[in-house]
Amino acid sequence: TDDYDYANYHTLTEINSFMDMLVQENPSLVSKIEIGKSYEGRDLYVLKFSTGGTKRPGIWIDTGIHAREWVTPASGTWFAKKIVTDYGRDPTLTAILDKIDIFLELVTNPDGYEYTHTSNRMWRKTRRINSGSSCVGVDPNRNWGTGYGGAGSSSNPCSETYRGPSVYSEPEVKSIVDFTRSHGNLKAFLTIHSYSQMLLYPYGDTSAPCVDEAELDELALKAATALESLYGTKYTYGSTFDTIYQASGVTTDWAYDEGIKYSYTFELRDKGYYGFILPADQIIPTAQETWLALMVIMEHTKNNLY
Ligand code: 0X9
Ligand code: ZN
Repeated sequence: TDDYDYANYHTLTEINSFMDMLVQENPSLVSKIEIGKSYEGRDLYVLKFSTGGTKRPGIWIDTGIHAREWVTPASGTWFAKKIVTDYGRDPTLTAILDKIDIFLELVTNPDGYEYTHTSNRMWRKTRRINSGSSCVGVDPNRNWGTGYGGAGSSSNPCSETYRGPSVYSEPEVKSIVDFTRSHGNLKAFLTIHSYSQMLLYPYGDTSAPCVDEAELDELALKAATALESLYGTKYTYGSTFDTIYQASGVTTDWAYDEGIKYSYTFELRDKGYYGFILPADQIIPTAQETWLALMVIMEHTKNNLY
């Protein structure tokens, strides 16, 4: 993976072979788990970074749940390389990985991602064929159990925020639900989107604060400060409802209600100048700055296991 082109966007096939190479080069640190299959039958892969132990606490990171948000799997690929490079060299990451396993799903919506390469660069949703409609796809960030069906999601299959026919209808979502529950010991759940430069914590479906809001807010400030320190990129942070807009059935509300306290949504660069079509020369700086925020959250998780 030394000669992988981290400064450019890649197809699903290329990302899949990146994962295989990474595992091959680092067999004692990285393994690949298939957690299910997409609607169109593609494998859903998660990279597991672990230095041993049995049933260690885990940190979940997913990228690419919205198909067009290309900078997120590109950054995730860079994170994967960063982990194998820094383990045993960077004391902070080494201390984290000696206590906690990291799970990273790079292309969480592979059908949609493939479609953005072959047909429509601006595709967001899954590729489910909706019965009774000619419109395709479900918003995988409105399909989760907490607040499912509420305001800030749509019952119209043609909407970009269509919640789907039923809760967890999307195999891309259900496979994460099943994985999370069978693991049973995830302590942080970080879902990476673009764009807006925001760090969001629960809830999205209600203005009511979550019980850990004070801690999550303070940690968001530390993470955003670390991120900004590298290139001056400004982030705003707060609850999803207050900071971006009302959204129900979203990943992090579900994760938080599963008992995973450190649940955050990232919205990476930019603030709309390029939007989803972020130029490739911003991939590495975006990944680098985001990594600093992830490290703050992961270290806090390690120091505050519950
Ligand atoms: O609307 C969304 O799904 C997210 N924004 S995006 O432009 N990436 O589509 C933000 C929703 C907040 N997400 C969570 N709290 N999980
Ligand atoms: Zn998104």
